[in-house]
Amino acid sequence: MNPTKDLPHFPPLTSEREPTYERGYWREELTLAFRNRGMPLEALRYSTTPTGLHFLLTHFDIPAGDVVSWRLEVGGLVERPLTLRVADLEARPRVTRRVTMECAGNGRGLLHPRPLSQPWLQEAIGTAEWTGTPLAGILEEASSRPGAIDVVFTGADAGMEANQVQRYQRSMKLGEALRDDILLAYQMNGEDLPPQHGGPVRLIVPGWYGMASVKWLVSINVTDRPFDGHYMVGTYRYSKLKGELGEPVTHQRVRALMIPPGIPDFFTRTRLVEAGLVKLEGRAWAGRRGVGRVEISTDAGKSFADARLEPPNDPCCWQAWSFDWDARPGRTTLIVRGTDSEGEAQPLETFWTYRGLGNNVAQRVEVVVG
Ligand SMILES: Nc1nc2c(c(=O)[nH]1)N[C@H]1C(S)=C(S)[C@@H](COP(=O)(O)O)O[C@H]1N2
Ligand SMILES: [Mo]
Repeated sequence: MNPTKDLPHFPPLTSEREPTYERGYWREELTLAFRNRGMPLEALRYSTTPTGLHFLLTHFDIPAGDVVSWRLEVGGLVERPLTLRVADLEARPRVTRRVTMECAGNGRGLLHPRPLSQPWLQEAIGTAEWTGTPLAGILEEASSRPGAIDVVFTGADAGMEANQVQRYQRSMKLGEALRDDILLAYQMNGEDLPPQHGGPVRLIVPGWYGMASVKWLVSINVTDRPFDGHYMVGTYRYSKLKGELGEPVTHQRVRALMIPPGIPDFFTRTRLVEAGLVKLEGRAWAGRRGVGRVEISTDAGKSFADARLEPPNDPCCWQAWSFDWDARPGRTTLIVRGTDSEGEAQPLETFWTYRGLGNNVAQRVEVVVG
């Protein structure tokens, strides 16, 4: 089975993207930003993000597909290749998990120089209840043959990237793919998985950055060598230079975000807050590690104090935090910074990589207290 064999051949259209030192955003970045919208940060108030407010990231076009004709092929180095319909998945053990998903490119738009891609600031997040069947059950039924080490997941969408027409494909080590928390999901927030979020069927990999959760899943291929497709080696790497391979991007890094307090100035989004006691609230997450601590600065980083942190409701799901602030008239910058359960804290300066991945710099919110 070769899910890329039907792809057309085209000469390269654009040269490799280079980081830019320019301050202004490019028209191409705006085009991507309209297609791939973020979660408005006031939606941090919902413990489960309403489907229409969850962030979206789609590299190419949303492919056509319907529940009735959809087929998922499971093959490669297995004893029993499978062809599964959505109804076959629905007939299997059913699990619902609340999972916080975040794009690995979240924070890219804050970098200098700025890698040219989807220019997220800090809103590439969302938490949904995903319902599906555990991937492990399917892999066990197909039964990998000796020598199997990697599992390649292919989406139905295709387009040109890195000067080549390709499908969106990601792989996981067989041992990782057998974890019992990974789902083949066919529902989001209790309804059929909508087209933009990967319907009819997608992968959900809790605790990993979003790129691992392949949407519009049409094939699962077990192999005896590490898969080296573009989305494994050409990007989703913490490389500092073009051409440097870098460490793979895998698990989510810790991040805390605040519901912007008060009301906004329309254009600058500076917050207008009345003096007195202000309850600052938000959510924090750190993938499988969980959050150890959330700290707030109300004086632009001169001092920090601990926020109250709620325990997690589900593994790999954000945790609520709150902080009472005695707001005095004037202008200030609020900062929120999370630390994971192993002591790894969000940096106060941006984390730069060539592709703009994993920049979990602490959030800053400009506030005028009146
Ligand atoms: N087939 C396919 N799967 C995909 C993608 C894609 O472009 N094509 N984008 C990935 C990335 S980078 C992210 S962050 C998540 C976003 O999922 P969402 O749009 O449901 O929020 O999907 C992942 N799965
Ligand atoms: Mo992403």
